[in-house]
Amino acid sequence: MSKIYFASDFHLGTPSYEASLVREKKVVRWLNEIESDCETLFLLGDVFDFWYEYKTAVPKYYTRLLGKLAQMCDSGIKIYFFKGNHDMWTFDYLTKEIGLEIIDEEWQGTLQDKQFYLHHGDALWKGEAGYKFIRKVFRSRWAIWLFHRLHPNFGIGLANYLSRSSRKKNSVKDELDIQLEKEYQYQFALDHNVQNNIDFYIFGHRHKPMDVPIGENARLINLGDWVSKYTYATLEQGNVTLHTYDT
Ligand SMILES: [Mn+2]
Repeated sequence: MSKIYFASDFHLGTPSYEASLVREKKVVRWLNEIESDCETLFLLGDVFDFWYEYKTAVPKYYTRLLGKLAQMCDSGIKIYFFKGNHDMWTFDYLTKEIGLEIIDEEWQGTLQDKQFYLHHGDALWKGEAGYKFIRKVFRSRWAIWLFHRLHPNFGIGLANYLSRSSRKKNSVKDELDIQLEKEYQYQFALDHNVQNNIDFYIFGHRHKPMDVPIGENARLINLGDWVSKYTYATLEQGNVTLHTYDT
């Protein structure tokens, strides 16, 4: 019986080259183990702590993961790669070179007869207006045009720096033990579920593994991260479960 896998927030590239390499190898070990029964893999954003691609240049990192994903795509596994707030500047390289499909915002659809709403999990809630604006600027055509004018040594360095400063801000937020009722993702799902018939909301971004009910029939799953938690979810026979990879 084939399964569908979900994971997010590997944040490869941080906190140092050496530490990231250890995690990257762990991710690849996990992928080696799951590929025999993996039908579809959803990577829900922030796979890379920073990413920027030029017309002719990409960051010279992440070779093992990129190779593994390419090999999985070649063997017929469908891979979806969501843009996170750390790796939103992915254009056509990963699609062309690896064969995965890039998702800009949400992915909504039916899997094993259940209704899914998938998103990185940032900028969902109306309370995030300031962040939504900055996000729009960063994703805009002119920001990308401007960035393309920078020399890769500078541009990729800057992307790296921006990721680090954004993470610092977020990690302060992450440390706060926010009550479930105040979680944006929870508020969003509650709201969204009034009008929509969704069985599973799956998000990343918060680095906080969650599996909580939304109304009568839906559930919200947060995938946690691979910075310190090594958590992922599977969909099997119509049910989603969270797991920890501790090998
Ligand atoms: Mn994120």
